[in-house]
Amino acid sequence: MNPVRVGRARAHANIALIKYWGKLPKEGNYPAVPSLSLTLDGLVTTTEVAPQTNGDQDQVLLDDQELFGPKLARVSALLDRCRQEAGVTERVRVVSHNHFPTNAGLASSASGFAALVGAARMAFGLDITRPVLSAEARRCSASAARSVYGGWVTLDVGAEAAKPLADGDYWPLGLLVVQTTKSEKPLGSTEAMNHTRATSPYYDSWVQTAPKLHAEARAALTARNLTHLGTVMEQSTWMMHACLLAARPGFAYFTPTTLAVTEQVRALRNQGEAAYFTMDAGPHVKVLCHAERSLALMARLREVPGVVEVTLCTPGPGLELAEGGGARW
Ligand code: 2P0
Repeated sequence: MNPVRVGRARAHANIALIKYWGKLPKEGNYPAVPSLSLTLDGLVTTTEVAPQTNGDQDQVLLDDQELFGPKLARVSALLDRCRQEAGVTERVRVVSHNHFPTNAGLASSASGFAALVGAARMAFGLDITRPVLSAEARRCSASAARSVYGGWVTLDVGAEAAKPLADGDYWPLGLLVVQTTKSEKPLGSTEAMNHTRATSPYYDSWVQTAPKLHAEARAALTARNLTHLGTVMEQSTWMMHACLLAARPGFAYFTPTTLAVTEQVRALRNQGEAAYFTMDAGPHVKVLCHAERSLALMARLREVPGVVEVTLCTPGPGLELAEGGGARW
């Protein structure tokens, strides 16, 4: 009998309010700064890992496209670790779907690697407790460690695994994902953060300041103080982007439309709305607000010229696992 079973997993993307940007200078993909995130309901990856019946290699399909080269190698590295831990050699077939645009700064690597780790460890019959899943997800992609947990999550400097801070229903907030283009991002975040660390004169100051922002954000979360949390989130965002701007050569993920959206958010704030923006390794903007104001704000953000789509997300659950064919997704 094949020792590999069918493992299935569903993971949700997360948005970092306090950004992870930079790795410790050692093996294992450990973050150099602490991050704080919110796992979201609307952005989902589903993944199935099953015994390979079609040849003697791992096969990975992402949104019906087979992966090759470095993308396949990144998945195979995780599968190899699973095989070694399980003491087996069987190859597998991975089928994964992102239910949102891939490679567009919408954190598909976070939900993608969280779901992959869950489905793979389940398929190989390994420990699937959350700290173990989160640590393995971190090795694949540090932001994925956070998607193992629902709601509010922290990933500390040099941590093996992320830790949950509060469930999604702790605070009724909305997060509006404002898409500013349909095209894929031009520079991967791993490459961009390594380039920042190697060449940006602002990097050391970022690493020194980030823990203070993280501590402030945790205090704002405890107090459910959106003004404080939003203000710190915007500072973390600009600091991360400023580091990359000052690299050699410098690089900007944001576009004129990105900046127009941030101007609209500022204008809305001047009108009394509690709305705060953040941008990740892409040109899109995410706007944090009170849940009851999200539909009204959505309409105002759609007014900005160049905006392609605005999607409402609310706090979402952590990684969900199922064995065999019984899962509903
Ligand atoms: C974050 N980002 O905290 C930050 C903010 C993008 C901007 O984590 O190299 O794909 O795989 O560990 O997790 C994106 O980087 O990087 C990211 P790796 P990852 O969400």
